[in-house]
Amino acid sequence: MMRCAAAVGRLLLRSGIQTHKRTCALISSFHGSEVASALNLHTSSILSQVPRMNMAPDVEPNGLNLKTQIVKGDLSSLSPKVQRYLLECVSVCRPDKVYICDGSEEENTELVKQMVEEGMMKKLPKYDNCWLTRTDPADVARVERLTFISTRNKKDTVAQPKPGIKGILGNWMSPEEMEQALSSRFPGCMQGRTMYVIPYSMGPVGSPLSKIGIELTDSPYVVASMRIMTRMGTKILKALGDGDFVKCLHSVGLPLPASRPVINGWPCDPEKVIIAHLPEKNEICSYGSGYGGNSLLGKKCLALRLGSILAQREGWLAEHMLILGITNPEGKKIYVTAAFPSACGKTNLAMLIPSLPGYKMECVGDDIAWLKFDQNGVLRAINPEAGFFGVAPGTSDQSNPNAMAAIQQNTVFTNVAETPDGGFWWEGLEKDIPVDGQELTDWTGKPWTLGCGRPAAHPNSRFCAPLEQCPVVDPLWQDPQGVPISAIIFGGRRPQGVPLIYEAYNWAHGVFIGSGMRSEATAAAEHSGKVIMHDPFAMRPFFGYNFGKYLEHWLSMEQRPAAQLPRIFHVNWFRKDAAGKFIWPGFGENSRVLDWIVRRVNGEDCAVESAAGYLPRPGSINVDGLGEVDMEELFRLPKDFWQEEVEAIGRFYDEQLPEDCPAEMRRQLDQLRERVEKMS
Ligand code: TSX
Ligand code: MN
Repeated sequence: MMRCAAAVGRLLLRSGIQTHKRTCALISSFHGSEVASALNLHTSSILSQVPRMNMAPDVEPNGLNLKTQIVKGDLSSLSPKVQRYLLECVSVCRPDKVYICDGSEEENTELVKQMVEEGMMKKLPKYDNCWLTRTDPADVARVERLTFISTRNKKDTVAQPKPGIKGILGNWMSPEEMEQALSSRFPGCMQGRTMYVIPYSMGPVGSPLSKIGIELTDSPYVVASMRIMTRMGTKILKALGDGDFVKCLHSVGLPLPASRPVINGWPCDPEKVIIAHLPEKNEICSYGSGYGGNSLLGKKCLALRLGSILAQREGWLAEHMLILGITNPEGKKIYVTAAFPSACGKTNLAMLIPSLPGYKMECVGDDIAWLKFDQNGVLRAINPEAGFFGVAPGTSDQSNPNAMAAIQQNTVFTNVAETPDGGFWWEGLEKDIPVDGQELTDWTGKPWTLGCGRPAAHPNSRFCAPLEQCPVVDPLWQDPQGVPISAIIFGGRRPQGVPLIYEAYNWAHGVFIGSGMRSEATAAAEHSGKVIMHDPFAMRPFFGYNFGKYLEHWLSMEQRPAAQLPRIFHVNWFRKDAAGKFIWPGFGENSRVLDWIVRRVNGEDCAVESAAGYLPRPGSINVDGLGEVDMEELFRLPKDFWQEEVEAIGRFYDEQLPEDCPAEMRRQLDQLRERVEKMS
């Protein structure tokens, strides 16, 4: 039984609290179906039967579990396994109420109404069903340093860095330390609150590529957001049957009555945040933060971190990639995926409006791709998500008209500013929504005017909108088989030396290019200043296991019988000239780069060899109607730059993967070095 118990269940045993011990002993004595039948008898109170059966009267003064009421839904709708997980978490977190979400519109309306009454959400009356949340200013982003993966063997999770060097590819914690960390946070953390039960699917319901999670959370904001970002509700329980699911527990970490002041109606515990992944238990525990990346556990936690582990185990890929359909003027359609570090405009590319006549781009996803070879050796991708959780600032009718159209209704905004007429506003909207001379309310709730010297919206403020509201949503975006992938694009924000596009010589070279990805640092992460940071595969904050093993897994795709490997490309929209100006106009003009990719996929001989990889043959990028662009400068490969790039990648391997770097990656680096040395 110990093996089956959730981590939170086990931590009860160590909590040293008498009443907890008894509850846990009791839980442990049940098998799933017995729990179900015992509880089905009295669905209005989870533990009303249980303590009476087994607990001495002296336990009564605690009493908290006894009062837990199911205020919505029916325990009997949950499988024995889900019931057992719920029971374990209830007995640890001790919520006053349990609310089993059905995912309906009425339910959402009820929760939103409640959030408005409690002051954690307000309507944006300018639009239909749009809402604004302001967080505690101490809870505005993912917290990488507090994100841990706990496994028995450290090397399963992180590569051992060189002595004296700090590993940047993930944080490991021992199971013992983790148990300590969780047991000093979760017991009693939901007192006075409601625990919401969120059954959700990452991927189309019933797709062989999909995974089901159950998130238990005390945040109605999480419920409303998960309803947009995932497939959520009763239908998921039907699809689950009595199957296994990823256990996801989330608490904002402020039991009631609150022991600290609540800021902006946004409860949290920034001092004690932890985002814990327990792959050996198929479990995620997140405490102290309500912010999306920390609290919507299906996204980064399940779909990327645990997902990448499942993918390695099961022979597929869980990647931080957009999925884009491209139809050329002849009507031939391909799909590509693309991985970019933050601040490269990934969401903008995912909804690109092509400037090239006759082209059509359609969006399958803007953030995560799950990729698996089918029986015919075709690599197929699904988007595990059902919505966009996009960075708001910079999104405008100039950068992304499709995103702007997608967020005009049924959208939850977080930490954006509000205009006097009840609309959203952020930096980048100056042209679309002029606010000169008006008094706005900034993301903290304070009066704000243009030019006052503070940002109106938080730089990491977000919109959360249903994917199907995107005007260019792909007709196959929900196809359970996934879409066939012809090319994989890597990219980075590289002001110097890296050409607009180049193509890998082969699969292993492409994996090498992914491993060496670097980009100018971002606002969302906890790093500041303009440094070029390593972000291999755009997965640096999201690897679920040892990056050396991840590279081996990517390399192994070549060994799969009959696998039709996609071509691999690297793009850089952000090269600057000597005067510091962007050389390439970017945005819709990137369709010219995608056109070259499509033609390469179709076998066109329009490439020449270079030290970096295949470059477009001069003149082979369609520049009709483009205007003045220094194409020569855009593709120039400065020898000294590439010598330094080789050194930087070598240093990265030496420092971060001294023992775990696959020999093939070292071989690829040597080959690049040789090609660079031959340059004139
Ligand atoms: O998203 C961007 N893309 C990809 C679009 C599909 N951005 C915004 C990045 C921040 C998230 C870009 N910024 C791109 C780009 O291709 N290129 C640039 C750099 C750039 C910015 C402005 C201009 C040109 C290049 N030109 C003018 O402002 C007139
Ligand atoms: Mn992302």
